[in-house]
Amino acid sequence: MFDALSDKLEVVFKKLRGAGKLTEKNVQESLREVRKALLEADVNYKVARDFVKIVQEKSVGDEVLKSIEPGQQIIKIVHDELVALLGGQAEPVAPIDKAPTVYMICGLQGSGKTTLTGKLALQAKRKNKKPLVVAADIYRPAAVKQLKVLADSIDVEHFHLKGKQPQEICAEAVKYASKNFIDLVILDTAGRLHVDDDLMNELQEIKGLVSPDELLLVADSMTGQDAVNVAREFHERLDITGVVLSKLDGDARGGAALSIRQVTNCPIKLASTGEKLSDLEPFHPERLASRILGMGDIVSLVEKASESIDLEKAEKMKEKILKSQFDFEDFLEQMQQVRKMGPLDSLLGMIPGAGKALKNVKVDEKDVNRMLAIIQSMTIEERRNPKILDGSRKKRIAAGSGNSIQAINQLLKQFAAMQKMFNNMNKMKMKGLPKGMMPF
Ligand SMILES: Nc1nc2c(ncn2[C@@H]2O[C@H](COP(=O)(O)OP(=O)(O)OP(=O)(O)O)[C@@H](O)[C@H]2O)c(=O)[nH]1
Ligand SMILES: [Mg+2]
Repeated sequence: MFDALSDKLEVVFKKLRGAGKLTEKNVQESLREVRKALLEADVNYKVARDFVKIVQEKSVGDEVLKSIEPGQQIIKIVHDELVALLGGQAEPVAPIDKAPTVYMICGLQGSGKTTLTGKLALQAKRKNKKPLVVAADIYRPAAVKQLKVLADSIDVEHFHLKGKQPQEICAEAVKYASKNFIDLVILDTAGRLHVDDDLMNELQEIKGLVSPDELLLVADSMTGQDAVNVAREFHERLDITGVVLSKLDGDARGGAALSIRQVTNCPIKLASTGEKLSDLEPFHPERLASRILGMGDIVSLVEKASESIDLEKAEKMKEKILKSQFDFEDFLEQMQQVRKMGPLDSLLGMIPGAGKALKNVKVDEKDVNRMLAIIQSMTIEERRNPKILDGSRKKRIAAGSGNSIQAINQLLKQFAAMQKMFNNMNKMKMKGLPKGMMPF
């Protein structure tokens, strides 16, 4: 989402770094470019103006300009201000520590409320808490069913009272939860096309009845500045406790994400980054700022890895590499583990510097699938010892995986190159890697 902004900032920073000696004048020029980049990314104009003003004030002191690396210093100031703009510290959602804790979800139509309800329920479940999702949208005909299907897919209890008003449904749901050992009640409320009085009154009444521990507004990042205005209006009427930015995986310019905190003064607590129920992350200002400035987001990457990768298996794999025993079986397993973490493109973007370097290297999931199909068509023996692959075996694998013999030869070549690389790798360095981390 922040690619265009990242690219532009990188150009500005390159100039700053190369400038050697900096003067107030060339700092000013650079910051004008920064402001332009922010505006082009659809950042609210007041936010962009104030941002640049602060960076400028902090940049022109003697301390910075006469320092050894003034360009670097200014980049650091931009980074720190970006973190501040996004809210400084990460603010987690209220812990699930009462029986029941209540989260109320609100937002405009199609912003991602129901999806978020499912995601939060799944997270709660993974923490061994018992969630209850509540269908409080009685207006859109398929809304109740949609949430039911979602709840069933993750084996979570669903609550609805047919023919009742949303206020009563929510109040009854919380009562039901207290009696039935539910840890977390998630209220999926109705959306509207625009902020209107009926909706706000209904939400205010529900809030009054259930006193939620979190009143989360889902703001669709794809809608740009509209999302910011919506957030402001919701906050004024309802005093929300947090914003969830949804659809951060989209290709909008990112301005909403960057302005919403400053304009509403309400913390962004979660980031929704895809349609799958596992695509929900805590919002970390520091990490997003680093990502925008091309510094990568290695912390999120490691977190993702530790969630999806079996540490014990990873350690075994490392041993095998150390002993030069890494074969196609291991490769297959490794690929499947990485797959669990998400699309390769998004993972590469988190590696510092890689976003840029690999920009034109399109990771084609189809290529990966083809590679996996070939390996899956091999027998165990062949995977362990690819040397035995002669003409007739290759022909069989080609037919079995729907590929050409050339594709198989290419994979074998790549694999041999990888094995060679492993052999050459500094083994001490491998041993020093944190538990579970692989060198690739
Ligand atoms: N790419 C992407 N799609 C999302 C995300 N969150 C939700 N969606 C999609 O957006 C669409 C609307 O999501 P819903 O959760 O139904 O939205 P809602 O706010 O409940 O909508 P209403 O109930 O009609 O008001 C669905 O197609 C979701 O799959 C996200 O983070 N990324
Ligand atoms: Mg919905």
